[in-house]
Amino acid sequence: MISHPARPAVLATAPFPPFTMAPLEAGFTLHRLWDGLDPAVAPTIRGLATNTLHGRLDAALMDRLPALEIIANFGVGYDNIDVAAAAARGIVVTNTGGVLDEEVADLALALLLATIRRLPQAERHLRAGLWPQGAFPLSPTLRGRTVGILGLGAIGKAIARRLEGFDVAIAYCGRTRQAGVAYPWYPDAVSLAAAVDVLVVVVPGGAATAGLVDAAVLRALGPQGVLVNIARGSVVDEPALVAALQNGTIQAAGLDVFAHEPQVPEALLALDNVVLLPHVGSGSVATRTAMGQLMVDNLTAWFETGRPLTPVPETRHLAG
Ligand code: 8YV
Repeated sequence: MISHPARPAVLATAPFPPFTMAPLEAGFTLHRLWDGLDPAVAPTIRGLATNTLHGRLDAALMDRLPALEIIANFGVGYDNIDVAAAAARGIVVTNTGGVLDEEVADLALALLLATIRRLPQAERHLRAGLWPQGAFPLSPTLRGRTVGILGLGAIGKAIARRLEGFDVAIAYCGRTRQAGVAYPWYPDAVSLAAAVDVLVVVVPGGAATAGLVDAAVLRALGPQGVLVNIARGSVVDEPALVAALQNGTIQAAGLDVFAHEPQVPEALLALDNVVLLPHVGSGSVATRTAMGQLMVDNLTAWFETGRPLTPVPETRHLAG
């Protein structure tokens, strides 16, 4: 029988920023999956520190870690984790919801305005020395638009709060109409898209939402329509989006996420009616520091009290 060291053994699946590696190293006996998993170490691992964007945490890895109790995710989205497999093994899963919502909502508004007012294109015009030869062409406008929020969770609500200050109409789509929410509700993505001319995608990734924004949704959004995706690339049918942008089915798109990150299709790079960001929604020093701290705090709380701070709903019943 292998005895557990005084500090719980935690396996990090991918490198984290130094400000997160430091508390992981200080609080736990830290092992690094990218250095290889020593068969003698595997049975001692009680916690996993994992990153939304690096690799899939599947049943096969869980099976190699028989003492695993908790998977702590650095990120609010946990479509990288086979949560059903974790729950079936009695492994609690935590995420970092709450500490990044406002940051991501800020980014969504920035991307929306940058896309509609064509700010990166305007800056490229200036930097290329083209201004003396002529003013940058006039852009479309946010004025008079209705913005549809696909997924009115904590981040969707933070986006809606900001949009109220921009004096635009707001509508939303979710599984159910939410009590206490006055915005018009639509039961599916096509009917929401048909009712709005901006669609902001905020639903979680994973099998349930894969390809949700497809050719039919983009057709319903229409030729003045603008798509903003700050959720997951998997939610949008990327080839259908490229076609819709190429042939004017929709007007423009602002994308922070892609189907196969960090690869971005050449066809998107070639388009002028898109603004493309390298998945920076939560990417400020302050917010990434808070996310790392919450991941570490979840591990610590679990090992010390059996009550993690932010378990995901599917494993909440395991969380003390
Ligand atoms: C990433 C994210 O976790 O929280 C999420 O779901 O997509 C991001 O915040 C972050 O980029 C770290 O990889």
